[in-house]
Amino acid sequence: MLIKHRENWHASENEVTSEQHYLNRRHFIRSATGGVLAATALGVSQTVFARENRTLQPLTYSKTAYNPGEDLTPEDAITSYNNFYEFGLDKSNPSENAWRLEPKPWSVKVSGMVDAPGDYAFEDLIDMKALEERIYRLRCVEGWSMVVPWIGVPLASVLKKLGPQSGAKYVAFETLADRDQMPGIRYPVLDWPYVEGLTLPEAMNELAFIAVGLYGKEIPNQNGAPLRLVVPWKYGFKSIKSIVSIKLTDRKPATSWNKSASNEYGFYSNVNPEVDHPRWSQARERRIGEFSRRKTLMFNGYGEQVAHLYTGLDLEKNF
Ligand SMILES: Nc1nc2c(c(=O)[nH]1)N[C@H]1C(S)=C(S)[C@@H](COP(=O)(O)O)O[C@H]1N2
Ligand SMILES: [Mo]
Repeated sequence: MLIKHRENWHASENEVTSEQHYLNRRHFIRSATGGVLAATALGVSQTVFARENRTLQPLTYSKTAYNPGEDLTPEDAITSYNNFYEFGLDKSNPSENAWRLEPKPWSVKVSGMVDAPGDYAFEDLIDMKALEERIYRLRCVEGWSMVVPWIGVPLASVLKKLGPQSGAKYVAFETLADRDQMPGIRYPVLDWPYVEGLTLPEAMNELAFIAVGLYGKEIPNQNGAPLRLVVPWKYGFKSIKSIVSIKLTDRKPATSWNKSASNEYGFYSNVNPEVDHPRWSQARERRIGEFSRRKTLMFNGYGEQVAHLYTGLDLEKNF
């Protein structure tokens, strides 16, 4: 119980402001010493960093029609400043520890109200010939944000293949929870496995995306290899990583952060500058790599595509 309320996650303002310092320091270390050679001199963290370097294959994909026209967050920051609690609570832990994850072979269990349930090999679920790029903003509930060039397929295209049945109203997702691959699982900071969910109309929205790549290559383990959800109009924690289960259901699925603190994290968790987190404001955010804060946009700037999903819904109650 005590650890559940540890102040430093999800997230003190302190942590949010220290992120710039963290990244600057990392950058300094890496450029001053130059890559792998540095590993011995720098000791543990650089050694671990080198160890995690699975070779990421380049992907073939079509260029995006989805681009906010903002500077991309550097690849280095996207792959070293992460939330993936299965690998530890600190931002650096996923990139240090996720080399343990084996994303190949991978299978996803598809169940519930679908015409074609079963255990799908990654290759049978994701059409690697249909990959496209999507440049999306990512807004973490902690108050920082990035702009990420994902590669993947629309979630709708995956769901259509599975054949949602007429009574299905929600899609529930689960992350792998394997103690041998994920050192964070031994700590009960969340009720493992990490679970998330969307309404079916949200899941079928054109923006909902399954990412299998990043910056032109396969997605690094720490970002959720081999496949993760990306829902850019919602707080980052909805974008569940390393998915092993997809279930269509008529019941609203439980979600990890809601189970952990239901007054702080709702099912919808749409980015909304007008609805503050009980412990901090959501009006502004710090874009990684920038110094001053910028205004957070309603639905993270994606209102045109998604606002219609919520007509008539009180977004303060349904946060
Ligand atoms: N399984 C799982 N998925 C997760 C998380 C996690 O801890 N475990 N963290 C979430 C949070 S809080 C954010 S902000 C994003 C971060 O994605 P990134 O590390 O690729 O930027 O992943 C989300 N998906
Ligand atoms: Mo987050």
